Amino acid sequence: MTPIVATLCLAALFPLQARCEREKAPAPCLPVPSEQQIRLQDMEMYAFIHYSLNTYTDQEWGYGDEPPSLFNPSDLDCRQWARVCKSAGMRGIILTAKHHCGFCLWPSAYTDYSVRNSPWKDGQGDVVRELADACRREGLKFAVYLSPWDRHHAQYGRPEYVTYFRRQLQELLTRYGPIFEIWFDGANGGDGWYGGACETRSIDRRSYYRWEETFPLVRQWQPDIVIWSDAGGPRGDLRWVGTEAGFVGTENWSLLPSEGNLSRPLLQHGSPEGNLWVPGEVDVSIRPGWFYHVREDAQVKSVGQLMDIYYKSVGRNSTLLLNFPVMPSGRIHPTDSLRAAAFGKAVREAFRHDLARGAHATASNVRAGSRQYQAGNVLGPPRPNRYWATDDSVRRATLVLRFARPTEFNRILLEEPIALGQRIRSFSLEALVGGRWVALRDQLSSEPDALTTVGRRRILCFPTVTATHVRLTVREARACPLLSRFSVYCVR
Ligand code: FUL
Repeated sequence: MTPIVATLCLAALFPLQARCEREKAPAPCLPVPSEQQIRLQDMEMYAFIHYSLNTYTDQEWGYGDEPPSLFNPSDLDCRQWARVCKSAGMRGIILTAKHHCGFCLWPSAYTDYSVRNSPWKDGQGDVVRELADACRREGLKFAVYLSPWDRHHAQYGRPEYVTYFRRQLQELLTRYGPIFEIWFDGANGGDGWYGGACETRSIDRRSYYRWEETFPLVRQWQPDIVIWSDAGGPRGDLRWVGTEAGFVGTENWSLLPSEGNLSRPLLQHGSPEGNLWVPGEVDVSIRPGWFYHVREDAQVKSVGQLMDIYYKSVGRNSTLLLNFPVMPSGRIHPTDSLRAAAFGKAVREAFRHDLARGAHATASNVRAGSRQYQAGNVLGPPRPNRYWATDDSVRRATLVLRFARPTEFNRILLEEPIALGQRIRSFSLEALVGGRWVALRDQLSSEPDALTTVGRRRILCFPTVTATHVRLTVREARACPLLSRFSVYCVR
């Protein structure tokens, strides 16, 4: 190669190299979710089933002395539970394998206090097995709740009980196929039967269960699991949101600090300063109670109430864990079943027609001016690694959708590609109505002007407008903002 040719080649190469540098994918903004957490967040909604001896004693918390002979469903039908949950749009089911009373819905080898000593199927039954099988057949994932507190066990409060608890955990996590989540409830009321002692026992939540040893065992037995924990010890993979009323904060970070107490505001909102990825899970029952009570037959939540919960959980960067109690017969009540199907249908219909699909998208900044990160990436169904991105130095940017014709809408759905972290701190939305930009305020928020976080999914609800354009302004972000979805809907 002559020196002239070499120089020309270098000159041609250098700008290209510089461009490649600038087009590099945005760096993750830490912390980021694990693969397991991403899979869980993608499930969006899953069900809880509360079923135990409480179902037969009309209680919420059994004392631990209720006889197993009471457990005698005439018509137990796990397939019906799975169908009901599926019709509600749930992608999996978490079963109370053992609630605080200590009664086990599976024939544990380590206790007599289980279905083995109940008249149901002459003691040969296993509810955990039946539901795990039913879920598989209905294409749902399966998971378990194992109460750390046990009001039946004589050794509760002593080290021996922790060994017992781990053995039960091993049974549940190694015998029933893939388990997507384990729920370690933090409730610990103190008093109980405890093998006849009938006394109050208190434990140190942080040290008693030796969670730092138990969590690795859980992950060893079920590598794809996520751990929900409110039981003391290290942070789990998911957090309680501080209420069971069916909502999380409008500002909701999937981030928590690894140290310190979890106050209610921290549970509701997470923290942008958090060093761990711990998304919120909204747990709520379709009835006032978690277990079935005839007196609540007329208090099943309406579709309107369930939609409100959907917007305040899934629509605020959280998952929704919706509980269905099972009746003494062993089936879900027809009212709950009808409501479940109607709710599932309402969600599907609300988000069927994305009015943004035919729109044209432009942005104030596109990363390195590259097609790879263009504004139009937010349109249509999200695809892996497809998002709008700005240059690294940008923290404030606008993205405008122009509709082909004036369009009526009242919902906006936004998503960040969370594998790269949760980045947006504050944003606003406006619509061009009759040639004038008007602010879109979130009707379901107590602070309608403060649009803060987006995360896995944020849905804004506002009175219907007819507009030619809609504009998103990212006002503040933890790193250059990214957006993988901008959808627009009109819910009647
Ligand atoms: C609480 C428990 O005490 C309730 O009985 C129920 O299981 C709920 C999901 O969690 O902490």
